Amino acid sequence: MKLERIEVRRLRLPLLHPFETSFGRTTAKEFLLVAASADGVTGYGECVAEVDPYYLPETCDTALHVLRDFLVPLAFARAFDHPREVWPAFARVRGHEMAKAALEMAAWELAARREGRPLHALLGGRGGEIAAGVSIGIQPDDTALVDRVAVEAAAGYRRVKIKIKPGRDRASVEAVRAQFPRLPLMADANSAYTLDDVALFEELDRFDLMMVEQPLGWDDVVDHAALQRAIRTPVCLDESIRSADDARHAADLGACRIVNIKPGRVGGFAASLAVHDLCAARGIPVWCGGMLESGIGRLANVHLQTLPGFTLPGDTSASARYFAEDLVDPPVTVSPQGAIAVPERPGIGHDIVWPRVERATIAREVFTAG
Ligand code: OSB
Ligand code: MG
Repeated sequence: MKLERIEVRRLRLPLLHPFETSFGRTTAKEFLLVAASADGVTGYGECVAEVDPYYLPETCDTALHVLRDFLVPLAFARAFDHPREVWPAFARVRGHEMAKAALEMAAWELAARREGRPLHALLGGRGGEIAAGVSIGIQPDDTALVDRVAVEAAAGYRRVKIKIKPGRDRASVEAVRAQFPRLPLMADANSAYTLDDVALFEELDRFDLMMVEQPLGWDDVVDHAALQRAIRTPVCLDESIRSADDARHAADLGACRIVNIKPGRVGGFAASLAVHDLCAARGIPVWCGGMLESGIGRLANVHLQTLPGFTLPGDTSASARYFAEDLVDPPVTVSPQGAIAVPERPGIGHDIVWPRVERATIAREVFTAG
């Protein structure tokens, strides 16, 4: 496969409901969409970088810069026999995993379409369905939170994640647990705490959480190891794991017992497979996180989590929770049993609705080889 044309669009989709985490509140999903073409076939990759560098350092602007000035030229410079060769071709560029992932995932999606196979087949996964979990943002108060959890539990989601931050933690977990004593429940702090807060996490041990996600520094594994030694609840790492080496370091140190894999955060599908395999070899269960993706990135996540190491429900939930109109048809839906059907058509397996993509596009750059 010799890439001939790469298009990078910047899109903006209003969110039906604001999404709030410990690092901020967002009312619209703004992101880059990469389209990579060869021999008349085009594949798509959604970039998870946000407008602000508050989750991780990359932004839409840094991703566009790194794509335009470094990654696109590297991708045009050679032919690829298999999309797994794209990740190593980017090795000279340090960091910028989200920018790399957007183009790398477009190359995988293109290869799947060329072969007429669903993405999961190329990744080594399986068809069928995946178990859906849901991530609930910080709500105005704990009554609203409990109401929200009730809605999602009734919709069938197999586990519920709530966001916590200082001042909105212990009481929120306690309120949800009181109403839902047996619900598979977890809390995500997005790096809002330090080792000075160990006592809080010791108290959370009482609530039988499946895990506490990324409580400490975004680039730390050492402090997380100290915290994991102090509490019974498994620590899950999200922000801290940006490569298979990060996962190995975390495993060696005992910094976590569970890993959240977001393909956009680790550099794409090849890196996700490496993290998945490393964790499987070390007995660490993984699940697939989310970044409020449009249907394009959402479906990429669906295919990835058909790999055998994804033994826990992830954060992939229904399109209708986020957008009035998703970019794909049909939208991603969740059954009353909390399952998402794995598409069997080529590539991501749902149609992209171009008039909606055009309406959401706020900028566009086209690059051609040679
Ligand atoms: O930490 O998992 C996270 C959204 C944006 C940034 C970081 C995170 C999240 C979520 C939402 O938890 C997951 C989703 O619904 O896509
Ligand atoms: Mg997280």
